[in-house]
Amino acid sequence: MQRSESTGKSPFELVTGHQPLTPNALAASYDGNSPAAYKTMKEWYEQADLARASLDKAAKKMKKWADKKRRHVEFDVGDKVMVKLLPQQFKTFRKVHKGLIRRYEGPFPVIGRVGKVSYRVELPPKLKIHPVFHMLQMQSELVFANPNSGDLKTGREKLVCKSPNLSMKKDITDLGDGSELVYCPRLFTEYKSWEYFNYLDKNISWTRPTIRVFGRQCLQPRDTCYIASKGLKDYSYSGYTPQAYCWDDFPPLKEILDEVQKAVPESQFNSLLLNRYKTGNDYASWHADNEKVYGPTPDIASISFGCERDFLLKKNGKTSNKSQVQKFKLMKSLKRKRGMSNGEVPYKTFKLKHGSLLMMRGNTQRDWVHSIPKRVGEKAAALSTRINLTFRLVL
Ligand SMILES: O=C(O)CCC(=O)C(=O)O
Ligand SMILES: [Mn+2]
Repeated sequence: MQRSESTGKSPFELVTGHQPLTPNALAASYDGNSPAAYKTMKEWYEQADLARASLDKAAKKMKKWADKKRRHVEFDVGDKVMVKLLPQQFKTFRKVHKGLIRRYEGPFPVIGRVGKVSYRVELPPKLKIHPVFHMLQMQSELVFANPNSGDLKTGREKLVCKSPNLSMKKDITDLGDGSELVYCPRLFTEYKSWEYFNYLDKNISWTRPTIRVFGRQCLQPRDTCYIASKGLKDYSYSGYTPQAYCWDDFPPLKEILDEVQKAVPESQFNSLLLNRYKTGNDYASWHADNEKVYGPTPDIASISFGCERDFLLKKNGKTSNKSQVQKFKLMKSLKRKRGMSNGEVPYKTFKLKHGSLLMMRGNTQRDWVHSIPKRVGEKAAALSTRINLTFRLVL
């Protein structure tokens, strides 16, 4: 008989002290002399085993799917949260038609933790209900305000990441010939990333400058802002010299820079170019960050917040000074790795996640070009904003 997970016993066993003698239990101990009876019992026994194995498999499958949406969430005292109210609770708060009842109400500050999974919330006095909520009934104010992120399907938040840099996942991609990419999908927690996104979106002095592309003046297809440490040479690209703001003008940028430095202590940065892609129609065309001020092998750290966009890289096709034999070997191994036919250009695509860090290193700016393409289709074009920060070192 099936045993309960909490008691480790079946109801029958709890009452009688032993498991019932069922036909399949007899099979193991059957010592009569009828082969047919033995065979029948053995078959029962095997059927039960098979059923147990199938149940185990189904339970594992269910857990796998449930875990996909499961996240560890925590709130701190002082965090503002939205809470889910029952319709009758909502009615005591606001007199509205039942069709207009909101799914979440708030934001209300968290005033304490109750056990492992519940929080006490400071509710307005006219809301006469018990102020303790299970975390499944809560959502952070920030996540609630930014429901468009692909990352936020479960809608809850504050991923616990006490020391992000120790547990940080890093994917290293060797592009060959001294070019390298390092990708950390989660440098910042989802919560912190939305805090930064909201701050940057509202406070940065964004401009959309006119730049020169192939001899023509055109509006840059994204907003931008430039930050530089004092005393650096002017920086220009595509005939445009941006005004340099100070780090102190936007203090959270220093915090972000500190986290980037902790994640990649071997690199140094003294300037930052910010980009804001307001919709999927904004883009960055193919280019390399190979301006002379950065030297021949710049390390560039790129942080993304908000809407997820594609980041593409392709070989720039220029000849470098290595021997033809080396180049032939490199192309051959690249083609083998990517299953490409002759004449195709090596390509790399990354989905730059909310709160991620992408490092471009070594010869990447010499041998490769990168871009953020437009999102195609009406819906894609209407996608929400992405903010990108590229930290650089002006020599
Ligand atoms: O938005 C991005 O991820 C890339 C921006 C970029 O390439 C640049 O600012 O040079
Ligand atoms: Mn670039």
